[in-house]
Order: sequence, then structure tokens, then C-alpha cells
Amino acid sequence: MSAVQSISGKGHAANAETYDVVVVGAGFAGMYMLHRLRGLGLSVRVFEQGGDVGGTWYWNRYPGARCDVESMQYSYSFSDELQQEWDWSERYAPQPEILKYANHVADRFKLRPDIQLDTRVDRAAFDESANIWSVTTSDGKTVTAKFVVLATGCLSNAKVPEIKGLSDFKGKVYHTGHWPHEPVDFAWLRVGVIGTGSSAIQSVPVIAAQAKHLTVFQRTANFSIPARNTALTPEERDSSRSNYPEIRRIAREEMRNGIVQELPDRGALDDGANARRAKYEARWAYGGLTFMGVYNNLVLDKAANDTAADFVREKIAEIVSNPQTAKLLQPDNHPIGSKRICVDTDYYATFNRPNVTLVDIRSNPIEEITSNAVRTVGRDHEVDALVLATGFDAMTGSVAKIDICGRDGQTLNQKWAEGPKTYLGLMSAGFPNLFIITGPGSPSVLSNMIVSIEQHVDWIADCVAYMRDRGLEVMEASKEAEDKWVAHVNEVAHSTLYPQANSWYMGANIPGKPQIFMPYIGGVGAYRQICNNVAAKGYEGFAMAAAEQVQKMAVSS
Ligand code: N01
Repeated sequence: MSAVQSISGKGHAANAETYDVVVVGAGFAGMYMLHRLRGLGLSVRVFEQGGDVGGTWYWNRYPGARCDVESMQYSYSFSDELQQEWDWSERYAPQPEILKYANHVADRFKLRPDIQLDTRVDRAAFDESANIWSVTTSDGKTVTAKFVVLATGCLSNAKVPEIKGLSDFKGKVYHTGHWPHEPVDFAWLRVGVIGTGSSAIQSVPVIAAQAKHLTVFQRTANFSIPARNTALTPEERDSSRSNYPEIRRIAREEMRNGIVQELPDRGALDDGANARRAKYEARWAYGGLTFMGVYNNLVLDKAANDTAADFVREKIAEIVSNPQTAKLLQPDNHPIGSKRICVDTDYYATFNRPNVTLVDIRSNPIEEITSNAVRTVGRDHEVDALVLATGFDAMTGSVAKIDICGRDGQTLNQKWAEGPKTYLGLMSAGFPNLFIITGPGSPSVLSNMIVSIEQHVDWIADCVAYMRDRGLEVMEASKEAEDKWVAHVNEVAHSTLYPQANSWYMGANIPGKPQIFMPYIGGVGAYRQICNNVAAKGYEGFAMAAAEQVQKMAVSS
């Protein structure tokens, strides 16, 4: 095993093309991973496809884009100076402010010199004879690294629907997940929005206020809760800042989704109708994602779930003046919360505007798009511009775009052909020294992403330091541990109502994608404990080996 490159610990690569770690992506995950690895003195190269840092917040710049987790909680916790000095302006930060924050972090921690922008990673291949990854990028270069970390994001691979005639449309076509950087002006235009998920629900009110006419094409009605967004006062900011250690601890350890909220001590059917209604009213008035936390069994028990779903359906009927439109906007084919619940500002009320039309494409599907219209059965809806708010190939889409080749020439796409298989969402057996941040099989998209990102980054950085300190070269998830974890993730998911919806959590929005519930639903607190225990037991379920043991390990795994 003479060719083995040991983890340098020197801080800079002796050869510019060889690194200790290659990180793919410079969003919140990639940037913090770089910061931690550099802190260990390792040489790191980050490749980012976009023209700047920020990941999701670089691409998703559609009108009305903002975070649905409150600003004081959707921020890094790793630096107290950072969390004390940054001023969030609103309860829910708008996309430009989050992007500014990402840029501030890149500058403040001097991350930019190690980030190569406008560079896509196309291929990563593991060389078993040298225990080295070769990473090929879109500029035609290949670098080598001991470790590769995929910080590619869960909702980064925008899905353009396969609708006949789309390429014949003469007006401009936009995707919410790939919005242009220059301003888009919809004034005097007839605009069509296809899709009614979170991105549409945020953008529809803003586009409606600009456009001559807006037609919203809805296949599945979604549940949405008012955001009640407002400016943050200095007192509110100070209150969070002075309590940050405790707020962060609670988010990490006690909350299922990493968002601090009052935890319910009872189920929806334990209260009488009046008490239940009063609680729903209070959460509706408070606004935001915590609506699903009114009771402890809303995603477990269909009868309990129905009480919350009925409440929201009643609200829709109260807000929307046209009863037929209200009926169409009332979700009727999935439990509330089984698809990611949306958070809006005036979404339902927007359908009271005279310049907004809702078209039901569940009963009247889109047949094709012509040069100037969306054609549904028996009718052309003329539009000058089209907005595709049609979502993402979630969780696995961005990973699948990279040709990742592990042991024995097996690609990750071959291995995941029937659904993603990981141990703890962090590694996949047969792909040594390849980590995934917030991968399938971890809480990721079911949580406050920054809480989950920080947990994974810290775990990976600690693991790499552990290996270096012990002269270990290669780490790999064992097939047995992976199989058990995949079965556990599946079992927990199926004890809830989540699999009852055709959601992107299940891969159901991508034709041909295996339908497997991808994120781990056990909660961030429990999951963190599991990961910590695994590490405390010498990385139980992972095989780790020094150079001379590697061949043996490959045979036994
Ligand atoms: O995407 P989606 P999104 N013909 O997949 C429809 C996060 N996010 O970008 O449900 C017609 O939810 C599709 O219809 P259906 C958040 O986690 C966060 O809105 O498949 N329609 C659906 O209505 C969110 O969950 C924030 O029947 C088609 C819509 O397009 C996730 O990103 C903001 C179609 C897609 O909805 C994704 O949200 C925004 C077709 N061929 C997003 N294909 C915040 O932080 C798809 N649709 C607030």
C-alpha cells in the first residue's frame, strides 16, 4: 500500500491538485465544512457550480422567496461572534438577506480562497489501489483527495416538467429554483404559474401584484399557514441573542425538527371541540410551521390529523370569497403535514383579486403548451410568461447528477437504483471516505436545515480528526449496519401518516423514481444521540483501517 496518501495535517497541499478533502457545494453545508476542516489544518478544495456561495439561497431568488424557519433560528450557531453581530431584519428573512448572510460568512471566515466557483463536479472515482478519490470537474481538470464530502443540498436539482410543447412556448419560461439574477418584470404581462407547492405559494401573491393577469395551474391543493411575518425589533433580537446557548441546545437536543417551540403534552382527541379550536386559532394567529405542533399526534393518527386539516379547510373557505375557488383550494387527498406544510403571506386571499384565476389541472390536465397558451382539455389559457414552480428531484437528484464510482466499479446510481441506501444518511457502503451532508436517511429536510447541517459537519470533522490521530486511512459503512439503518428509517416512517402523500419526500414527484420515504423521521434530538453513540463506540457500524489493513477490509465488507 505504498501509494497511500496520508492525511497531511499540513494546512496546504504540497501539490495544488491534491487535497485532503474535496467538498462539493458552497451552500451552508459546504461553507461550514470548509471552516471546520481548515480548523483541523487540512487542505480543502470546495467546488461550487453557482457563480457565488449560498446554495439554495443563490438559486431560489423568485419573487417572495423567504425562509419558513424564523431568522433567529435559521442561522449558524458555531460562532458566537457571528450570531451576536448579525442583525436579522424580519421574523422570516427574505432570500436577499439570507444570501447576504452567506456572503458575510464567506468573507468573515475568509473562505473564498478555497472555493472554486462556476465549477461543477462531474465525476468522482475511488482508486482502491491508492485509497484516493479522483474528482473531475466541468473545467476538464481532475484533482485527487483522501475524502470527498457531498454538500450538494437536498433541494437543488430543479425539476422541469415533461409537458408537451414546452419548448415551443414563445414567451419567457422561468423555474422558481433557477431564477435569473437580473430583475424580472411581470408588469403588463399575463403570467401562468404551474405548481402550488411552497415556492408557488410564496411567489403567487407577489406576481399577482405585478402582473396584468395571473393564472395558477393547480394539480394538488396544499395546506398553508399564514407566516405573520413582521419586522424584528431590537428587543426581540436581543432577547434571542442573550439566550442563544439555551435556544441552540433546545433546538438540537429536545426538538424533533430543530425549531424551538412549545411541546404539546396531549393528542388532538384529548381535548373537546371548543378547546381544540381555541388552540388551533391561537397557532393560526401566531403563524408558521409550528402549527403542526399544537398536538403530539397530528402526524400519527388520521382522526387527530383530520381535526387540524378541517380547521385549515374552514379557514380557506372563510378567506376565499368565491366558493368554487375555495373548494378547489381545500386540500382533500393527503393528511395535513404529510407533504411539507407551506407558510404564506396572503396566498389564499390572492385568489380574491380580479386579476387572478385558478385552473384545476387535476380534473382538466394540461394537454400541451402552445406558442402562447397553456392548453387544458377544451380550453387555451393565453399567457405571455410561464413560471414553473414544479419543485426538485429532492435529496438524491444532485448526488445522482455526479458519476460517483466506488469499490469494484459500482456507481452510486447503480447502488441506489431502487432507492437511496445509507448508514445514518452519512455514508453508503462500498463508497469509502465519501460523506454526505444531510443525506437521505438523516432528518435533513424534516428539520431546521442549519441545525442538521451543523450536526453532520461537526460529526464528519470529528471523525476525520479521529482517523488522522490514529493513522487510519479508510472508513466505510458496513453493509450490515446500513441494511439495519435503512430498515429502521423505513419502519419509523411507516408508523406515521407521511407515506400517505405523494410527496417529494417519497420521490413521488419524479416519474420513475423509486418511492421510498427518504428522510429520517425519528427527530433531530434522538438522531444526534444515535450518531454520538456510534462515534463514542469507535464508530460502530463503520469499518476503519490503516493503510496496511485496507485490502482486508475491502474483502470483508
Ligand atoms: O416544490 P413542490 P416547491 N404538471 O414539489 C406541481 C422547500 N421550499 O419548489 O403536488 C403540473 O413542493 C406539483 O403538483 P403535485 C420546501 O421544503 C422551502 O414548491 O405533484 N404540476 C406541486 O404543486 C418545499 O416543500 C421554502 O400534484 C406539476 C408543485 O408543482 C420544497 O422546497 C420555499 C407538475 C411542486 O411543488 C419544494 O417546494 C420554497 C406537472 N408536470 C421551497 N410537476 C421556504 O423555506 C410538478 N407539479 C419557505
